[in-house]
Amino acid sequence: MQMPLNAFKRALAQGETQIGLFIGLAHGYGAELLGASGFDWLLIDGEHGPNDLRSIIAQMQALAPYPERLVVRTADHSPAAIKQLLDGGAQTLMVPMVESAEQARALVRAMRYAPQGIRGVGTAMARAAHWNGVSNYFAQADAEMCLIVQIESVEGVAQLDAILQVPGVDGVFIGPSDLAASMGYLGQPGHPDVKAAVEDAIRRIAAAGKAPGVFSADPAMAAHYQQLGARFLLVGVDTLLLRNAAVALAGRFKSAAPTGAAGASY
Ligand code: 3PY
Ligand code: MG
Repeated sequence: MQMPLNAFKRALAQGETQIGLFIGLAHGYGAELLGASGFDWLLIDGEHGPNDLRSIIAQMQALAPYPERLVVRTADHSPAAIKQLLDGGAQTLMVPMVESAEQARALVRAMRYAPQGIRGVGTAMARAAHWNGVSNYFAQADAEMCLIVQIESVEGVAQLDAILQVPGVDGVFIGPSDLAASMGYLGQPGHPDVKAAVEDAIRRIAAAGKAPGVFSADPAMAAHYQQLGARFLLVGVDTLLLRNAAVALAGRFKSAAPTGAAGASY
């Protein structure tokens, strides 16, 4: 058995546009429901979604037969958690809150075996290596790993040019919600100042030859960022799709306004 190639990483390198969806339901059953839904990629969210290693692996297993490319977002920068996610079969990680080139370099090392990095060796227990059944795993593993760093703070934006110089960073994903909070606009990812900062970051990432990515649940805003050069976009969240559809359906039959109206923000 040969190691699967990382189609998401190749698409980023080729500048292909990839449209994706957040998975926050944190369960294999809900994840499988999204298989073959038409998106290019799906993000299993270990940062805000109520996930642990086992639930993330269960979702990767549920989605394995489907064409969508899978990305896992980590909760933080922990090399131990990264090691277990890679052993569990994640090839592409999105890491939140990156604010320096030093942090980016540490993340690259966490995803590489020695001598390039510090990833521990444990393929006998690793789904990624089909429990030692993947004959070329050690030869290929480092090359197939894909790192997306998230820029989502004033400090991250200030350090963006240095972060872009770090070899092994495949793409940079801007988080408008956290960036808005960091800029003093909590809950306003569409604020004109935040929008301008996102636009500037997209241009700088593209100019450095890396893939820019961004989230917006507002289709017009997402299309605008795509036009500016964003190449991998998250355009919705499964929890919001379900909640908003439920609220809208109930509203067609019930005249009283629901508690907690439908919302479009992150
Ligand atoms: C953010 O907006 O802060 C995110 O992490 C997702 O885009
Ligand atoms: Mg964020």
